[in-house]
Amino acid sequence: MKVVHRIARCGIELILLFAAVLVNFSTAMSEPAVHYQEYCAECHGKQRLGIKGPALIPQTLNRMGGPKIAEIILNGRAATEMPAFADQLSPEDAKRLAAFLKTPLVKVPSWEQEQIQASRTFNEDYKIVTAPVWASDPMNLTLVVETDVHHVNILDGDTLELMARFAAPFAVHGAPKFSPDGRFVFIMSRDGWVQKYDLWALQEVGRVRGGLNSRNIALSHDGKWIAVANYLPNTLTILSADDLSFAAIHEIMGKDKTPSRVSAVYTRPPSESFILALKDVPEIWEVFYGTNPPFHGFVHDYRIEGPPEEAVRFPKRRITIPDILDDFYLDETFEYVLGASAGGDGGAVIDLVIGQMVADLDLPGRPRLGSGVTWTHKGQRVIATPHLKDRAISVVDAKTWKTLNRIETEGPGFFMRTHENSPYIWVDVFFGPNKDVVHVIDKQSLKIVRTLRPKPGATTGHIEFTGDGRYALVSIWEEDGAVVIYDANTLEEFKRLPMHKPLGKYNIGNKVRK
Ligand code: DHE
Repeated sequence: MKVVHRIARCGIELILLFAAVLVNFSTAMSEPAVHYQEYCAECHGKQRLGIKGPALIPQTLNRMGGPKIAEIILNGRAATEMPAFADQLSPEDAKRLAAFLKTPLVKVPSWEQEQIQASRTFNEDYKIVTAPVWASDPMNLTLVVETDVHHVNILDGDTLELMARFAAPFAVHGAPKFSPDGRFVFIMSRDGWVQKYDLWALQEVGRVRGGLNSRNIALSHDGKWIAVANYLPNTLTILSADDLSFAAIHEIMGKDKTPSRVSAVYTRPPSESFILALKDVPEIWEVFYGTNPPFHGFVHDYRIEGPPEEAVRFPKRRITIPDILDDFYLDETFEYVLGASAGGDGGAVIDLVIGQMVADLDLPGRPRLGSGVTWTHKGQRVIATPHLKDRAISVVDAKTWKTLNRIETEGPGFFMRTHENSPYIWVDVFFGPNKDVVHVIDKQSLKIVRTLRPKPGATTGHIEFTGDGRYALVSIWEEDGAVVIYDANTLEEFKRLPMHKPLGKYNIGNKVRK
């Protein structure tokens, strides 16, 4: 009887197992997943992590502007290799496929030494030159990123004319980093690719994938190491700037082992280190790349973790802070981090020498400290920041950390810039009905002296100066956009260069001197 009972139970279990397999099978092979493998995987990868097309994961797609994803699936994407699938997929199929692409990956694959090293590709036609193949001032070129078409324009700093143009990886984000001699530029994409381009030869050298979804990169002050701040996986990758080879990887997790993304990484030259803020735990890390990291008294809370060879070569220091920082500004002395609280209101000043928070910042309305600028106001250094959720610029005393002034603007801004030779700071109004506005503010009176509207109704933002500070370049971030060049003293338009969605602009001299 017992045996019969056991056989019956086994039978039921088998049926249940079979049913479970069927359910799993149908989930795994849901219609959009099948469509994905059939039509997308060849270019975007079986795991949606990108091959020659970009990664199709929420972390990338959520930041992608322009047309809706279903529309792109059906009609293709202009100026890219993305074809139209309207003949294969119905609008309903495309909608379901778009929804599938926005679901997070069930498992984030590892992206470590082996994969990073294997991702390196080099331009076989690259020829080393001994001097620039052009005649202008090598430290005065300006790079302009055209976001939607994934190209970079090189402007001759002397003539302010377009000199060359090259293809960048998909969805470039953050400021490119220049080698100290201005010869090489390193450009990062949100998919974690780091491109090395030789500006003297006007040729790409190669590229490597340092992460699967990345925030930004930092280059060591001696131009030897690149740090890649990643969201996916939770790592900081260190690469050799010379041949883009893998050097080290730091797994990012808090003291209590909570894994974390990296908000951003910047270089701290005096201590030969990278400073990074963690996005999911209240900690700042300092990763030393120099050969003589400061293992002495005042650096407390110092621990060496990770694989031994990496801990010795790139040891890290943790600073525990009261609040998670979303975005930060490393001051010009490289001693203080001014961080915006992840909650959106206020912030904190962290003294990197003593390794602790020393002041609160009274900055409501999501300060965008990563865009901060500094100058001397009435004999005192000040730092100003726009706010992502406030129609104002805040000016903070760089000694007392008190907010000295709030300058009302026509809307929340994203980018601001000044130059040591300019009496003004420039800030955009990137959001809201006045997104076409750029304010010019006098550094001493802290008053808006001019409100520019280079193309009424068009999103206008990001400002850069020429190396000598004589001209200010402003982007009209539209398909039929332009870089509008102003005389930085008279504030009159000098000329405009038509471009396709130009945004970030980077003058080599300004960036290397910074
Ligand atoms: Fe950026 C720089 C973070 C959204 C265009 N952005 C940076 C940097 C960080 C950052 C940490 C500094 C990089 C450096 O200097 O190495 N950006 C963030 C965000 O957290 C945020 C708000 C949301 C997100 O999920 O990424 C964000 N950024 C955007 C955009 O939506 C923008 C406008 C369009 C885009 O390309 O995604 C954008 N970010 C830029 C640009 C810079 C930048 C052009 C370089 C500014 C500079 O002058 O240095």
